[in-house]
Amino acid sequence: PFSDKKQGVTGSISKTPPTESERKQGDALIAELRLQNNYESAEDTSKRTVVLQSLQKIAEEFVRQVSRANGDPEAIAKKRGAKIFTYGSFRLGVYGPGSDIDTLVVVPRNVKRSDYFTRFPDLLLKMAPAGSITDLTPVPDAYVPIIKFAYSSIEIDLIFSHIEREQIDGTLSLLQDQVLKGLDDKSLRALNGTRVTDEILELVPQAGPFRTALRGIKLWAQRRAIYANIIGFPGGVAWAMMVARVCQLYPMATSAVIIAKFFKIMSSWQWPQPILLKHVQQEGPTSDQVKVWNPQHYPGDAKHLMPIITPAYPSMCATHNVNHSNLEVIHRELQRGQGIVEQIFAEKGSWKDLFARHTFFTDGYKYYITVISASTDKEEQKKWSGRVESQVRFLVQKLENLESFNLAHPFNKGFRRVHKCTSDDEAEEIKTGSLNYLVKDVPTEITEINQEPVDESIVVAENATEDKKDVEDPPCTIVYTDTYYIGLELQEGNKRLDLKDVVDFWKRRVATWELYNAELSALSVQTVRNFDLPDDVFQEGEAKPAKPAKPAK
Ligand code: 3AT
Ligand code: MN
Ligand code: MN
Repeated sequence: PFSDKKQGVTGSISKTPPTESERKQGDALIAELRLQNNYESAEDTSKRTVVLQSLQKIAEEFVRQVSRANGDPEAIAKKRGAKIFTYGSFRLGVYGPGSDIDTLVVVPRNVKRSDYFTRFPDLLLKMAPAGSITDLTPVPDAYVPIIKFAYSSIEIDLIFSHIEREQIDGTLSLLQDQVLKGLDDKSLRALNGTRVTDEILELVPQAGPFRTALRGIKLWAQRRAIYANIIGFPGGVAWAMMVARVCQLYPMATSAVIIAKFFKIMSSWQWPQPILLKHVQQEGPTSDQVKVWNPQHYPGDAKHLMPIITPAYPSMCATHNVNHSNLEVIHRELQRGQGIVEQIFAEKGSWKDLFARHTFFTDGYKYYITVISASTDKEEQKKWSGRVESQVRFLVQKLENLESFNLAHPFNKGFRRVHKCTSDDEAEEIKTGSLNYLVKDVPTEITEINQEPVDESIVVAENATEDKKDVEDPPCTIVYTDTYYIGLELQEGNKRLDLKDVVDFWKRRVATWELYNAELSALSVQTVRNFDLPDDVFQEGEAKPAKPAKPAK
């Protein structure tokens, strides 16, 4: 019943229908995912539908307005049209209660990107119910220009593409490569997310088991701290493609079997053999040069350690950032996962075991490197911590290349802290790694990948200071820090940590950045023993490693 393309580049391994007990394992998996709060309520999902319908209306009105302004007769302006698409976890059908909606608006050629940034925000505020749009943030100069906002408390990432059509209607599909003809780079990049997710869904034999298995794998990867593209672990799209590939090999399997096969296949995968959902298409519809992943042709592509290749033209490697250490950590986790699913299928374990929290801090390493980005200005820290985060994987690369280390294992998320200092000396202490003067009750862990933490308490703290400043408190400086941790596995027999050259070189490179403001921001790298880790990296019930009774040998 499955077309060849849904069985991938090799054909399937088995089309055996599931047994009764395999179905039961699938049901148990879904039950556990529910317990883990992985699904949102039907009520909240219908809120998403309402919001998307509203965005469709607003997009149509936006195109009409621009067309009129361009001098189109009313009849033409009305016919131009626009279409809203989605990508990310919403499009794949694996979103949870806190997920955003990754949305793309496609408009005809007569509408320019500058029109989008000048008109769309105002129109949004005007047409959406009063008060429903919050946190409106246009980012016109991003790599993929974007307008971010929350609509009825649902976070929306809205990107823009115009295509070479005079009119757009509801039947438009982005799957045909023809839509790429004549597009600028920004529009090409904006279409990519939707084209990739749409292709993935076209290439899996059954959406149901794919979605459930992907929910399980994403939850496992998040709990095991191996989910984060920027830090060098696979991101959502890469995990989706790995699961999709397993679905192609077992087109009839239930979700539980897909997960079991996932661990078996992925833990013995012969990297750098790539994971492909279809053969890579080298030629596209455009006459311009568009780069397509090709390790024979590009030395950079041949260096990918764990290539997972997107199926839509122009194909790219979604795991470009993975370092040796990350791959080793992923491999260990896959082996752990395989052991657990074997226990589950032998009815000696449960799905809950698979989703147990990582032990990066409690039972991880003797030494950690901490990378602290700090600023005395909140907006500045947003940019600066982003810059530092994007460079952590290069430090990892330098460290793992040193003789002394087996592994430099980066934690997948940063920890945000806020400190209130009353002197320049104190502020200086913070910038160089001190954990003093913490503002309490601030949610510290950046809990959602690529999402800003809710930090209303920071605002409260700031206002409180301002109100009282003149009355009693000495003048104070707020220092914002984001800290990354890298666990070090030392080569056997090695007891010295000789990092200075590597770290200094890396710090200089990070600060070589056109937006770096040395007045407001700083970067510090320290080594810390496991028993000196700060309390807030541990959750309730977790024990901090104890200081050895005798001095370490
Ligand atoms: P959530 O359910 O939202 O947590 P998701 O898979 O939808 O999971 P995101 O919303 O963060 O995750 O990302 C959706 C897609 O947007 C994935 C990727 O194709 C693109 N994307 C996300 N962050 C970036 C980025 N910084 N640069 C370029 N593309 C990005
Ligand atoms: Mn998303
Ligand atoms: Mn998003």
